[in-house]
Amino acid sequence: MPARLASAASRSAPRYNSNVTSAEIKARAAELGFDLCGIAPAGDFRELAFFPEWIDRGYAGEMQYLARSAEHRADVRAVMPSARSVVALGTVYNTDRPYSTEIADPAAALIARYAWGDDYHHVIQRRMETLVAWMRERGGMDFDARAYVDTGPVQERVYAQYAGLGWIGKNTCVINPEIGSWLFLSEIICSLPLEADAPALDQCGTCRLCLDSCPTGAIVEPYVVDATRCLSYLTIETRGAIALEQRASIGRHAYGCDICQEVCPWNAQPAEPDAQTSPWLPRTAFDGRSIADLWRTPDTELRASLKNSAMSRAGAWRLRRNIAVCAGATGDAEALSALREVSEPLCDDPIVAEHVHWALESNDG
Ligand code: B12
Ligand code: SF4
Ligand code: SF4
Repeated sequence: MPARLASAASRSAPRYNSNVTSAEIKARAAELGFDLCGIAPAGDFRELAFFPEWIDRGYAGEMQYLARSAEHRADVRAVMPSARSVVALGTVYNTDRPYSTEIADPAAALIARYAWGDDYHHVIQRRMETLVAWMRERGGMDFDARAYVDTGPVQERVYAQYAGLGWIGKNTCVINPEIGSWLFLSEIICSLPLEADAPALDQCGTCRLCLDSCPTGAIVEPYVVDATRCLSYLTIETRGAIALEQRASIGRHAYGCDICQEVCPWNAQPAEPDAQTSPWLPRTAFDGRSIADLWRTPDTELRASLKNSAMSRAGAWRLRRNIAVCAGATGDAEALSALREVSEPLCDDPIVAEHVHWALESNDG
């Protein structure tokens, strides 16, 4: 184990009667299906200090919950005062489907790969609950823990980096040198004084492929994404109408965007979970569909396919709004005739109808 961690351990003698070690937790995490597990000390790291500046620059847009929880995000000990360690976990969600940058068809509806399969919040939360219960049995009387997967006021990437899972790349995603960045992050903040891992080292070097490939220039400088320009924010987080001047930039992106990870050399030969058992394989309704096909899918079928998927949060309504934008932004003739022909209840929603109107009008003549 790294010297830095050994000295940290000798500075403060464990307060807890803990019978579980970092190595044992990692072994149990692997049994439960986690691909990566590392330990960071609970603390405030240099990178966390950037968060308030990011909020002040207005980069969070409508995501007001981020500003509201800024104090907690500055240090996990504000989330759980007894926190001594953060068990950071990584789960690969990649599949064998081609990258969006490899799909030449201008009429294809692009959906970010994290959203294709089952809802990762549910799948991973269940795995973490099993791990926490196992730790609790061994953790002693004072054991305390909180487990989050994109569900708590925690800067997950920073703790993952300090737990050695991977470094925060210039595209701001955590990249593991062996398996790439198609990873869900989650963490168990716990009261155990566990032996920590060494932080991961930045291996971006002089590369800037992600910055140069982002279609909207959302990576405004290395390691900084202005969410309000990111296609992931525009298609997933925007609750009402999408700003007129940003619609054309959405192109074929019906839900989320993967470009800054697809171009990353560390994802050239990424890990893939077992194709037989993976919960992240695309559901039929979203597998290789065109913009026109998606629009022609009845509301009831769209809703059924979204159930328990990572896209359920945005719902069928936001998906229809986005598909209308894709039809307008690409000008695809088949998608535009689908907009004219299909009359499902959700198409009559005033915001969806306005996006349909925009799509047809901007391709008129
Ligand atoms: C809000 C949010 C978004 C926003 C903003 C993204 C962003 N880059 O800030 C939007 C909606 C755009 C988004 C998009 C996506 N997201 Co998101 N998102 C989050 C969320 C909830 C908070 C992130 C956040 O706090 N952002 C604010 C910035 C300031 O923090 P940060 O991104 O962590 O960046 C740190 C570094 O950049 C760091 N830093 C490091 N070194 C340096 C050096 C310098 C010089 C500077 C200035 C800064 C700096 O400073 C920041 C820490 O303060 C997290 C979950 C969580 N609780 O952490 C998921 C999370 C980051 N998202 C995730 C995913 C999968 C995505 C998408 C890939 C989904 C998609 N395909 O559409 C895209 C990726 C886009 C991208 N390039 O980031 C995963 C990332 C997994 C990974 N391998 O990194 C997370 C961790 C969710 C999860 N539990 O798995 N997301
Ligand atoms: S997800 Fe897409 S739009 Fe967002 S920063 Fe990456 S390349 Fe740019
Ligand atoms: S594309 Fe290059 S600069 Fe961007 S995250 Fe990957 S290695 Fe780093």
